[in-house]
Amino acid sequence: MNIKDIVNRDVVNLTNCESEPIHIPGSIQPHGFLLGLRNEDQVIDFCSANCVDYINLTPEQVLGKTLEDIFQKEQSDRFCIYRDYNKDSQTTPFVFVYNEMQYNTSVHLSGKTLVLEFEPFFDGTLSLPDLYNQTRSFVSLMEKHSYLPELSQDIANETRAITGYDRVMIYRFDEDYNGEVIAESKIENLDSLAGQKYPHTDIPVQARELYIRNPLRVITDISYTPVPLFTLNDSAEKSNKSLDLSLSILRSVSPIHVEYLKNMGVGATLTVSLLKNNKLWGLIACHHYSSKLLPHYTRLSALLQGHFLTSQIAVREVAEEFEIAQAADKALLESLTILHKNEDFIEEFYKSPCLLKLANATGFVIYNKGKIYKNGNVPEDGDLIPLFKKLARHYPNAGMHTEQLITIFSEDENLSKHAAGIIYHSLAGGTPDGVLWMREERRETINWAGNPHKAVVHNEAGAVTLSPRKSFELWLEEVRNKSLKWRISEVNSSSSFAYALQKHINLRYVKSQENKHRLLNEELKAANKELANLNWISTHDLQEPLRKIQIFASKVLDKENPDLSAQVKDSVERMRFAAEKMQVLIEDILAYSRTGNTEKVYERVDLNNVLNNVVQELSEIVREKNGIITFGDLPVLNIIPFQIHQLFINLLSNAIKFSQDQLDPIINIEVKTEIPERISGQHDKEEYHAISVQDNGIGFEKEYENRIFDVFQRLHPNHKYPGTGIGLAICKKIMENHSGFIKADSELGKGARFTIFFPKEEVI
Ligand code: BLA
Repeated sequence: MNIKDIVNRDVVNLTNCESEPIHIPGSIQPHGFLLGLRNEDQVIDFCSANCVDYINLTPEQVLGKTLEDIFQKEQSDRFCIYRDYNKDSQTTPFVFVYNEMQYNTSVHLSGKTLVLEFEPFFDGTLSLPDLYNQTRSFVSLMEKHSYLPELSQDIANETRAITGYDRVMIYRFDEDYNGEVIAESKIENLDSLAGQKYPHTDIPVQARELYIRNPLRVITDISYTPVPLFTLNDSAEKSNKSLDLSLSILRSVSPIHVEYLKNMGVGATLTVSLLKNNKLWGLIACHHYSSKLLPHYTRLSALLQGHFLTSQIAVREVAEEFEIAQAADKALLESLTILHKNEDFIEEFYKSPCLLKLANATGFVIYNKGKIYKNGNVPEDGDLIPLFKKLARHYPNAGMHTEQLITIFSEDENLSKHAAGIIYHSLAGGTPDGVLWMREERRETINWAGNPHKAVVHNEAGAVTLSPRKSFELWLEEVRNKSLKWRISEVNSSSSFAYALQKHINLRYVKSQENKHRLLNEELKAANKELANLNWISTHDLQEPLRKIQIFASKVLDKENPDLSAQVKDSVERMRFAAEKMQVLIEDILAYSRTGNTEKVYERVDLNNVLNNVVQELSEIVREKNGIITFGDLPVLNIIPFQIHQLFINLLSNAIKFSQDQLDPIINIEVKTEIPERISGQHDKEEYHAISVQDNGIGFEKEYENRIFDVFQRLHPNHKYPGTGIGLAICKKIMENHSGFIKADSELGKGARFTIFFPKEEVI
C-alpha cells in the first residue's frame, strides 16, 4: 500500500506569516486522533499517525478501510444513523468505544471528507456542565450591569470559574483589529495584562477569518509535537492532496504562534470568538501556564459564555455610543450658552474645557483676524498659522476631518504629536480664519504592552525569526502620525459649534460696522450743515459785492463823462465783464452743489412737456442761429421736473452754442430702448430709455468722451465759446439722481451726440 503524509512544510517567517495557510497544516495536536472518510463511499482516506497510540492500528492498517472494519458493527451502524441525523449540527458528539476506552467524537464535513476527531474522555467519565445554573447566573449579571466593561469583567470571572484557566481575558478589537485587554480574571501571582494593547499583526487576518467560522480554538500543550496526517497515495487526485481543518478541534497550531506563546511563557490556551454583525469584535482569551486539556462539554460552557457576551455587545455598544453622544451634546450646549451670552467670547472664553469636550479633543484653536487662541495641547503658533492658511486654501468655505493629517499634508510630520487628527472649519471664506479641534498621536496616549516579551528569537539555524516584540515594533511604524477616529457625534457637535461661532463673529462685525456707519452719518450731517452755511455765504456775501461792482461800472460807463479817458473806460468795461463772469460762475457752482444736495421730489411727468417748455425758452437763440430742433415721442417718467428741465436746457444750449461757422444747427432728439454698454464690453442686464441729442456742430475729440463731464472741463476755452465748464457736470449729477447716466459720442468736426439713459424699470 502506498501512503504519504500531507504535512505543510513551508517555512513560515515574519515576512510571509500573513499568508500562511493555517487551515491546512496537514497535522494535528496529539490529544486525540483523526480519521477522514470519503463521503461518497465512507472509505477512510485520511488518518493521523497517532492512531497507533490510541487504537493500536498504523496508518497502513487504517487507510482504505471502513469504520466497520475497525469498530464493532453495532457501533458503526449506530454511527451511520447518528451521521444522517446530525448532518447540520456538531454539538452532540458521538461516543465510540475501543478496547473499553470511550472516545468523544466530534464530526464535521470538510469538502468531500467527513472528519472524525476522537478525544479520549478526560478522566474516563462524561461530565456534563450545569447549563441551567450557568444561564441563570448570566441573566442576573446582565440585569446587574448596564456597561460592557463591567459585564465583560464578570464574564471573565465566570469563565475562569467554569474552565479553571490561570488567566481569562476579554480582548477587544478596534476598527483596525488592534486589540485591548478590557477585562481580566487571573490567579493572584500573575502580572496583570489588563488595559494593555496589542497590534493587529499578533492575530493575522486569516486567523481572524478562521475564528469567525470556528468560534472555539484549543491549544492544549504548547510544547507538543505535531502529529502528521496520512493519506492514500493511489487516489485519482495526484499531487497536493490536503485536508481543510478549519472546523477541526485538533488542528495543529501555526509554528509562528507557538513561538509567540512560548515567548509569553504560556502552556495552553482556549480562545472563544466574540462576534458582532458577523465580524470579529473580540475574543475570550484564556491562558494556562502549564498544559491543559479541557473536556468537550466544559469547552461548550466556555463557548456559551461567548454567546452570552456576544448577545449583549451590540445593545451595550449602542447604549455607550449614545452616552458619548449625549456627553458631547451637553458640552456643545454649554459652549453655545457661553457663546450666546458673551460678546467677547473669543477673547475671554476660548479656554473653556467644554470646547474640548464637545469633540473629545485634546486641543482646540481659533484663528481669527491674525490672532491665535489656544486651548489644551496644541502645536506652536509657527506651525499652526501655516496650517490654517493651507487648510483655507484646500477647503475654502468648508469643513473636514481626518484621523491622519499627514495623508493630506505629507510635509507636516511635526504636527502629529498634538494634531495627528483634526476637525477643521473655515470661519470666513477667502481668509485663513478658522477653527480646529485636534487629537494627539495615538502612540502618545496608549498604554502599549511595552516591552512585553523577549526581544529577538533565534531558531536552531541561528536565523532571526518572529517574536511578538518584533511584530510590535513593525506595527508601531504603521500607526505613526495617526489619532483615534472621530465619532459622528463628535464631528456633528463640532460643526454645530463652528457654525454658531461663525454667526457670532459675523454678528459682531455687523454691529461694529453699524457703529462706524452711525458715526460716519453724524459726521456727514455736520458736514452738510457746514456746506449749507457755505451756500448761503456764497449767495449773499459773494454775490452782493459783485453785483455792486457791476452796478457801479455800468453807472460809470453810462454817463458820458468826458473826464474819463478811453483807456479808463476800457478798464472799467473789463472789470464789469470779469465781475459778470464771476457771478455766472458762482451761480453755476451753486446750481451744481444744489443738484446733489437738495431734497429730491419726484413727479410723474411727460418728458414731451418738459422738452416743449425748454424749446420755448430757447426759441430766441435758436432763431438767432437759424437752428432747427426736432424730436420724437418721449416717455412719461418719474423725475425731478426742474432738474430734467435744466438738463435739457444745458444739452440743447450747448448744441446751439457749439455750432459750426457755415452750418445752421440741426438738433435731433430720438428715443430708443437699449441694453447699454456702461463700461466697455460690459453690458447692464436692464433695459433703458435712451434719449439722444444729436447735433451737427463742431464736436470734440473722441478721447474727451468721458472727461467732458468733469467739473471745469472746457474743451474750447476761447471767447467764441464761453462757459464755466460746469453745465455737463450738472447733467451727469442729474442723471445719477435719476438712477441713470449720460454718455457722449463725438469726433472733432462731425457733431456730437449726448445720450441720457433712464432705467425702464423705475427704481424711484
Ligand atoms: C493566533 N494570536 C493568536 C491567538 C491569539 C493571539 C489570542 C489565537 C490563538 C490562541 O488561542 O492563542 C494573540 N494572545 C494574543 C495576544 C495576547 C494573547 C495579543 O494572549 C495578549 C494578551 N502572531 C504574531 C505575528 C504573526 C502571528 C507577527 O505576533 C504572524 C503574522 C500569527 N497568531 C498568529 C497565527 C495565529 C495567531 C498564525 C493562529 C494560530 C492558529 O490558530 O493556528
